Amino acid sequence: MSKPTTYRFSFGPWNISEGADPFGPEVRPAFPHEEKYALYKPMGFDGVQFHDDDVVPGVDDLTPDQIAKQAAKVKTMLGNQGLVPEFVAPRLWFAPQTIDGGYTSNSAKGRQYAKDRTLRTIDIAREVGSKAVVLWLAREGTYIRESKNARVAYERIQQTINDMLDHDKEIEIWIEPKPNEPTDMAFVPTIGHAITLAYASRDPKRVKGLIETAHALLAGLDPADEMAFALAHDKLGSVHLNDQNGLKYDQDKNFGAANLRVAFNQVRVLEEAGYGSKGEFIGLDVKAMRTQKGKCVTSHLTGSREIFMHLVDKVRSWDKKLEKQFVDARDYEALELAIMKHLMGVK
Ligand code: XUL
Ligand code: MN
Repeated sequence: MSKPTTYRFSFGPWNISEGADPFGPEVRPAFPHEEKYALYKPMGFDGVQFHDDDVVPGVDDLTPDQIAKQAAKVKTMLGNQGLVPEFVAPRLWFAPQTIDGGYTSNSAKGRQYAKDRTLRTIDIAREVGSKAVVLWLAREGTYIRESKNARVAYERIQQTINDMLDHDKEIEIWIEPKPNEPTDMAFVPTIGHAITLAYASRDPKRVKGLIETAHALLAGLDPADEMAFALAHDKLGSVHLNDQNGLKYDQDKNFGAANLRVAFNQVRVLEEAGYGSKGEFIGLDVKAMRTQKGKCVTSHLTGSREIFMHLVDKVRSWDKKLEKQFVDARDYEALELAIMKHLMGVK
């Protein structure tokens, strides 16, 4: 038996939010990013996930020199707290240039903006001390399919991946698939799409996936199976564990809070593959409830981490011999009951 994995956890500063939603404003006071970094370690987290403008606010209006200085400042702040920058992701869904998408925009100027901003994100990642860029392809999709040529769109996404690989010879790209929201129909909705783009790229080893529980559920897929697929190809760069209660808006609920058994199976797949043993993080992408009071709410993060660790215990204490016995006998009814009792803690 190999040594059990000691898991490391990460989240992004956007996970400590002020509670605004499409129907109402903030309900909690803002909490500056710098102050958030001091919270990570005491909460049991070692990694910080970033968007480019979390590192460099107002990035579009700054010179390369100003960007490098600000990134170096954040690198020092992280170092002072003993934190690791896990990845940086270009925020390509906010600017007026990306109203109809970035890499797949019908406007040549819009596509150029998206490319420039993405290459700048790679520079920021390197300057802050990370070798990974996450691509959540937010607006690479359509509200009506006739508005874009999907084949051309996929070629443009593929070209962008190659441009990124050419720009920096060490950077890794982790594609985070999501089937909808904010668009109706997104390009690259599943990990299968992402991994195909990886193999078709100039340097397949440096292109991987990041699987978010809620995104897989929104695609009608099992997140544990999506993770297993990426792991089978040695292409699981990271995960965004959370939960989702059915097919509605992207909820980013606490890990395991909607479906504990689905969460158990994600932990089981990660554990059995030795995920984390090469330094991969258990990333969370969970949203605090708008109803939660306080200046800076973090209990959704510590709670999700705690649920993950309890599920690790459940995976490690699961009777594999019994499982084999039931599998060999093809008695899946008995296997199901045994799993349910194990999860409920009854003998
Ligand atoms: C959106 C989402 C993003 C990405 C990072 O649904 O999950 O926060 O994780 O850009
Ligand atoms: Mn995410």
